[in-house]
Amino acid sequence: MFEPLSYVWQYLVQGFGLFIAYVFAGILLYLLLRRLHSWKITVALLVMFLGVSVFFYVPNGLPRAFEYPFFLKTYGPSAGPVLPFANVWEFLKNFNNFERVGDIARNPLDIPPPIERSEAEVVKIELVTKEVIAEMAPGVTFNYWTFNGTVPGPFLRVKEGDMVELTLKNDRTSLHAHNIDLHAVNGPGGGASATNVNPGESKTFRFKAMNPGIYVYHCAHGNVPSHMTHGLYGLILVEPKGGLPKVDKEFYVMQSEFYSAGALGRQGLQLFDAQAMLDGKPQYIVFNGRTGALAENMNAEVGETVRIYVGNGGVNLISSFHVIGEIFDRVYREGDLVSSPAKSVQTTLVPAGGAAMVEFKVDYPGNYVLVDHALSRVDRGVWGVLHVTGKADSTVFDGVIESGGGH
Ligand SMILES: [Cu+2]
Repeated sequence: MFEPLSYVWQYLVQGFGLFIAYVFAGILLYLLLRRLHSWKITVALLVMFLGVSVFFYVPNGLPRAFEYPFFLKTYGPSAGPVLPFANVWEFLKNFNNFERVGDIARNPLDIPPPIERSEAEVVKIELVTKEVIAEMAPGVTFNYWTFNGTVPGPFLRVKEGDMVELTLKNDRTSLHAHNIDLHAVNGPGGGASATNVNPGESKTFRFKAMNPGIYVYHCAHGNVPSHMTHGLYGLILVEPKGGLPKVDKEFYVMQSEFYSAGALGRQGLQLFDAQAMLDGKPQYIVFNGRTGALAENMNAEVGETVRIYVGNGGVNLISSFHVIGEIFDRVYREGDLVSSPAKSVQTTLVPAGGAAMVEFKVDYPGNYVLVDHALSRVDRGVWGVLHVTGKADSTVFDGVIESGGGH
């Protein structure tokens, strides 16, 4: 019961608290003035109060509807990102139908193996959009919208030349319609216009994977950034015809932003804040859906070659992806798997709605921290750890390792 309460509290108090307080202040002022003063003075003072009110509301204009945020007007091609009270009511009515997901994070090891075949094939993929409740941080819950119940969605892997037959199903517990736009597609909307699915519906379309690369896919329905900042994105790898160079370890990492009305760390179910999204001020910036998602599950041995597929769901920030204590031997910039990779790179940019593929050999045991090197973001959650075990080679690194200091 605590969760819906915190949600309604945020909706009413943060959305309309000031407005409600203002109205009541006006009534109180009127009552007080009537007792203490004549009609003339009451009217004069009320006009002054009204003048101050007008001054306060002039920059915002008048609210148009009972919605959150109260004053947000937008000019996008589709419906705005605001939360009308009707939607909040619908959400609360259906609250108990949403699946509660124990761990929203997609495991970074959850990647299909390299494709061995050389012939192109028809590859059938089914994805399910599902709206769920899960924890962003201990005690902080979000209404996530997902592909297959995790953030990011599944890592899809096909080969250049394959015909991909993609079926998108929208779970019947969803409250919103969804679709899928894959950046690996050459065709209208990247598939979005062929996959609009209402709750309970399912649609299929085909596309030829013509360009090798590592691509973002995401929902592009309605107010697209709202759908994306609820968790609807993932990566699809189109392997080049000759395959990718062999590596020892592959990891799937995706950065993204979450916009809550509650401040960073505020407990309870969080209300989506469209104003913060338009301002580009996320409360949470994370790898793989929640804070701490990559703290324990990335391991490698000294001497192994590590490949990380790094995606960025955005919707506002560009990631300055960096691994503390490592140098990327190769960076396939912006997910380009056709050109030769850049070499010996410290930090690489991953644009919103883009991806990169980085590779490096791990030379020395220890903890290597993955960050967005716009480092204040680390405190909002965007970090992970690659744990490297094995023999220490003093010709590579020699020193007494203390805890802390970049870890
Ligand atoms: Cu959607």
